Amino acid sequence: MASNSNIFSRAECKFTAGAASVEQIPHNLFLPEVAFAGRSNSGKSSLINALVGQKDLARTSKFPGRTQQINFFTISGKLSICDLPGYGYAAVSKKMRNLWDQLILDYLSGRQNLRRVFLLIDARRGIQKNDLAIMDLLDAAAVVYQIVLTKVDQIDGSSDVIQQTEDETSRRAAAYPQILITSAQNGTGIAALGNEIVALM
Ligand SMILES: Nc1nc2c(ncn2[C@@H]2O[C@H](COP(=O)(O)OP(=O)(O)OP(=O)(O)O)[C@@H](O)[C@H]2O)c(=O)[nH]1
Ligand SMILES: [Mg+2]
Repeated sequence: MASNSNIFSRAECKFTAGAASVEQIPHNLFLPEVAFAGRSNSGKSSLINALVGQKDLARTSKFPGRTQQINFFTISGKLSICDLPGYGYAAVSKKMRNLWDQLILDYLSGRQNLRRVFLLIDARRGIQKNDLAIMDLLDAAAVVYQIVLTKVDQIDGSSDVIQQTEDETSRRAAAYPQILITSAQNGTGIAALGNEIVALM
């Protein structure tokens, strides 16, 4: 198994493709792939940046809905990382929302090299209705996913979000039993996330 620091070293992370429609999704199915999914603003791009130790590999924004296409990154020529557009951003039109949903569905169905979806949940909010909808979809499609709580620097000891998230996950067919607790801001859980990914390669 390759060491974590090798795989995620700075010089070896590249943006490879952006897909705004199903035709643009690259067919580089020879590399193992992991995808980051979650509500808009849940911290997907920030977590990818923290993982690779780069500030701006994946773009982040204060404004939800910034990542409007599927972005693909290649790590050391050995791993493909997919940053999915966030769902649940209320201010976009219904037509736009349906387009995004369809794009994500198209991506998830029949992606043979997809090893795991990391489903990000903002720890300040916990699992919301549209997260449950995505979990239903992943369970139905038998796509293995792992819940990642993000922004845990923002919660205090009295929060029961970890317990609540574990309870929901334990009921789910395709959910990986262990959840990951992370903060892109202070680095909590980033190494553990890296280890999970390396173990999938
Ligand atoms: N406090 C704190 N803020 C974070 C953390 N991770 C992300 N954020 C902030 O949350 C906001 C959204 O982060 P992004 O990484 O752009 O979220 P995203 O899920 O990629 O958003 P979309 O691309 O719109 O779907 C930004 O203002 C980040 O700075 C974290 O670990 N702690
Ligand atoms: Mg993003």
